[in-house]
Amino acid sequence: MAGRIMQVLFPLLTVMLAVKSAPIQTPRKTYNMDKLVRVHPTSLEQVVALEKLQNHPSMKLDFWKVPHLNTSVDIHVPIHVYNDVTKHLSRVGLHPSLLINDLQSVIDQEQASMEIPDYVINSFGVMSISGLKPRNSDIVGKYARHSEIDSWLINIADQYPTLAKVESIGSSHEGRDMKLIRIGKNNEARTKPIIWIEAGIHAREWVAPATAIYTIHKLLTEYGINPVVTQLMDEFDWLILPSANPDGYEYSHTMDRLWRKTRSRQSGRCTGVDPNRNFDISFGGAGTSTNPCSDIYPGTSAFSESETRNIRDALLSERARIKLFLSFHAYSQLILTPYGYTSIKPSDNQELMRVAEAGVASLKTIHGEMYTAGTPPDLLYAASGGSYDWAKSVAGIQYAYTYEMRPAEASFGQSGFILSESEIIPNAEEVWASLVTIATEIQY
Ligand code: 0X9
Ligand code: ZN
Repeated sequence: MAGRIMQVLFPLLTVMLAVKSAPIQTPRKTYNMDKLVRVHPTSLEQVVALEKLQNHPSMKLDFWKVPHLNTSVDIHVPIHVYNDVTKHLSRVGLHPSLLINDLQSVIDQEQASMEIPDYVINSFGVMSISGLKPRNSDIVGKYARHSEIDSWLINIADQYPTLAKVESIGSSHEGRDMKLIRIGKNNEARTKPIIWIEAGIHAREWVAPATAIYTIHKLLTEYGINPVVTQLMDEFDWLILPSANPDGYEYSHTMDRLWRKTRSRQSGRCTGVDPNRNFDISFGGAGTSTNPCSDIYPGTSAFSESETRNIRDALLSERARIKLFLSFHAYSQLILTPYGYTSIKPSDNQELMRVAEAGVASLKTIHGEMYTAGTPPDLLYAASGGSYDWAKSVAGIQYAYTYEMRPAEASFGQSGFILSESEIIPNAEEVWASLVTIATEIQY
C-alpha cells in the first residue's frame, strides 16, 4: 500500500519541486502599439516642457534624442501614456508627427529578417538540413550575438597568426569576456602608433559592433592584396573592441531590443548605467540624470562599471602609442569631435575639424550618404562622462572621435536603432572610406 502511495506521490512531488525551483522567467519586453513620435521645439518654453516630460517619474518616456532648441527630437511613447503625452505637448503648441505607429512590428520585422532556418523542406516534402553555413563561420554583415563575435574573433586570429592576436581586457558584470583584437604587421613588437576602435558601448546600437566586425575582416582578408589596407596595417596597429557592453548587448538580443545601458544592479529596482556617462570626465555633469532608472544615469561614481574600468585600463596601458581613438555609435550620421561635455573647444579644434571634415567627404563618395562633423553640444546635446572625451582629456590622445552611424534619422516606418541587416555592409563600406582618410590625415 505504502509503495502504491509513493508511486502516486513521487511524480507529484517531483513536479511540485520542479515547479518551485524553476527559475522565474521574465518575458521578453514587447512594445505593442507603442509610438515613435517626432517634435521640433522652436521656443525655450517648448524645450523646458520637453525636459519636464523626459523626467516625468511615471510616464517613463524614452527620448532618442535630447531636447534641443530648433532640433527634432524623437520620443518613444508607450501606448498607455500616448494620449497624456499628446495633451501635454499640445499645451505648449507642439504637435508630434507619428513616425512609427507600432514599434513592436518594426522589431518583429527585424527579427524575421535575421532568422536563418535550420532545415528546409525539399520538393518531396522531406525535411533536410539546409546548405547554410553555421552563423558563426561568417558574421560579417550580420547582427551577431556576443558569443558568436567571441568565437569569430578567435577563428579569424587563428587564420592570420602573423597579423592578429586576441586578448581579453577583462570580464563584464555578468562574466562575459571582453575580447580585444590587435591587428597589424609586426603587432607583437608593440612599437607602432595605434588606432583604437571601441564599438557597442550602447547595447541597442547594433550597427556599431557589426561595423567593427566588417573592419576587422577587411583589414585581415585584404592585407597584401589591397595596397591601402596593406599600408595602413604596416603603419599602424589596430586595436579593436567590437563588443564593449556585452551584457547589455545580449540583453538587447534576448529581452529588450531597446536596452542601452550595462546590466549592473542599481538602487530603486533599476538596472544599468549608461557606460558612455561613466568615464571620469565631468562625471555627473551635463546630459546625465540622477534617476537610476534613466537611460542616461551615469552610475554612483565614475568607473563604477566593470566594462568601463576594463576599457580604461586597456587604454591607459597603451596610451602613449594611441594616436586615434574612435567610438562607434548610432544613429544620426555624424562624426563628433571633442568635446561632448562642454561647449568650450579644445585648442586643436581646427585640426580635429579638418580631419573629421575630410572623413565626411570621403564617406560621401561611397554611397552618397551625408554626415556632419562637429561637437555634440553644437550638433546634438552636451553629455559628460563619455569615452572619447576621457580618451582626449585624460588619456591625452589627440585625435578622438565618436561616430554616429546610419540612419540619418528615424523615418516613417523605420526606427533609428532598428536598422535592416542589409544596411550593415553599405554602412561599413562608407565608414571604412572615412577611416582610411582619417588615418591618412592625422599627424603624429
Ligand atoms: O548620448 C550619447 O552618448 C551619444 N549619442 S547616442 O545616441 N549614441 O547615445 C553621443 C555621445 C557623444 N559623446 C559625448 N557627449 N561624450
Ligand atoms: Zn550610443
